[in-house]
Amino acid sequence: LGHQPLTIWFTGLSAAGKSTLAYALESELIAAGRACCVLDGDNVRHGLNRNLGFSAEDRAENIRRVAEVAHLMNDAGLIVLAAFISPFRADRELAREIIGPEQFREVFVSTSLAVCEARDPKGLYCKARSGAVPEFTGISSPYEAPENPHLALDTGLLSSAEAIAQLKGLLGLAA
Ligand code: GGZ
Repeated sequence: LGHQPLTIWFTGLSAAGKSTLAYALESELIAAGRACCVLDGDNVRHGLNRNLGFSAEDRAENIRRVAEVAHLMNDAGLIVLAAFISPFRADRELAREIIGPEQFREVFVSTSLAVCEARDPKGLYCKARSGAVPEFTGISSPYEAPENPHLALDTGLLSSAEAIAQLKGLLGLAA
């Protein structure tokens, strides 16, 4: 594993379970005495990235800034759990380069569009179908699935405990 803490990069559709998994993993890491930090749309898009929307250009800048922050946090000794739709392969590739390929672990939260849309916790899929939310990922904006993720987790099929066990394995922690 080396000495430098990792960044676990969660990618997947809205409501796929990225942030839920990141916060559940954070709890386990804190219990194990590991310093870590969750970055997600809720804590980044309201502050650091409040000037960014959901055009392809703004998503690219969102991901670039998050990757720079993750890199700084890794350097400061924290495990980073980054949960962003990050729908474009090129943006995730840039994140990997900024963070460093040795530190970067890509986790595809592969929950199907049907399951995400059925969950619709914020009503955004419904609004996107009606046209009220433009450029919504999976509906009116593309999602490019990872071709070679370190891990793929479908929260429509896996229990939370099973998913967390796999993530701990990725971090080299005993389940
Ligand atoms: C996708 C959108 C959009 C559009 C608002 N497309 O499920 P949520 O609500 O809480 O998480 C989604 C969040 C996505 O922000 P990210 O920073 O992860 O996106 S990206 O990586 O693509 O830059 C969703 C909400 O913002 N949201 N409008 N048009 N998601």
